[in-house]
Amino acid sequence: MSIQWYPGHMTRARRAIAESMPIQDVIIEVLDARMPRSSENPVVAELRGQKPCIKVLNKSDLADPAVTRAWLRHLEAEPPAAPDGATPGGKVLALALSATQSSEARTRIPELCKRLAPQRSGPGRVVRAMIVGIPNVGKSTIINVLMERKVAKVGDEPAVTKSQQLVTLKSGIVLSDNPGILWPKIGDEAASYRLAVGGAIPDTAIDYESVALFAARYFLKRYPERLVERYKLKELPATALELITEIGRRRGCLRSGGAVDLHKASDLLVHDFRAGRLGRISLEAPPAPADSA
Ligand SMILES: Nc1nc2c(ncn2[C@@H]2O[C@H](COP(=O)(O)OP(=O)(O)OP(=O)(O)O)[C@@H](O)[C@H]2O)c(=O)[nH]1
Ligand SMILES: [Mg+2]
Repeated sequence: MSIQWYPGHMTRARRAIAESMPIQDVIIEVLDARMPRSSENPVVAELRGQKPCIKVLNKSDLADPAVTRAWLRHLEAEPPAAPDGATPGGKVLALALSATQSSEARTRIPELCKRLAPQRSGPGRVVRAMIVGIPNVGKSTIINVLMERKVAKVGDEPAVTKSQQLVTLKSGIVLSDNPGILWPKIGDEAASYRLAVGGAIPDTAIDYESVALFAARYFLKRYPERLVERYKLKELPATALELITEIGRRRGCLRSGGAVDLHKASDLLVHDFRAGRLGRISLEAPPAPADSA
């Protein structure tokens, strides 16, 4: 599935991020805890170069807790590598958050910024940090938690923030919120499906039914008991298409004449996942330690 969505404001946002990069002390890359690798933007790695980075796994309330713990260990242990493979990247600290459920960001983010930029903390000094990431991961929500009030617009769709915004925290950190950015060619097919399932790409820009089939196939393999419970299935369907058809039948997603409306049933499955109604699910796990050695 190729993604045909790269709106103009993303080109501008990428330029703005590149321009303000030299003055930053710390980069806060917000990832989707349900898919930390697929939501890692190679453009961010490229622009960040040697800068230290906090990888925030946000929406962890929706992700499988054991898998999130494994990701935190994996991301911090990963040897720093720059995209060109030659120069090492800066230090990485990883943190799991749920910006809508807890205010933990308020203490943890300033603490980690200061740990990563000790030379910049102290009386009369500020740490400059920049929040970046793909669309719809919760960057602006985190800014609002940090500021203890609504300063940035948030919304449950990608591309809510359209330009850079600066805020100053009481803790002496100057922070910029940025529009979510994707990269022009998402080469990894499975990653682009995960991004679509998670809501980083507008529903209008994706082949919705094939996205739902991808999700259904994965849930059947990894979380079959959740499907049985949520949709009161008597037995587990053998294929993704059969699962979506059965969901449609059970939930009354029917066309006139009685055939199942696959688009409606697909919509239902994807939205149940996004809202956490299937329970806490991760769409990818880190490689086993032996694989990553
Ligand atoms: N369940 C859950 N939802 C979250 C969390 N953080 C943010 N959200 C929701 O995710 C949606 C997107 O949040 P935003 O803060 O607008 O995301 P953003 O990264 O700034 O998005 P863009 O500006 O479009 O790039 C909103 O509906 C938030 O309420 C979280 O930790 N858990
Ligand atoms: Mg935003």
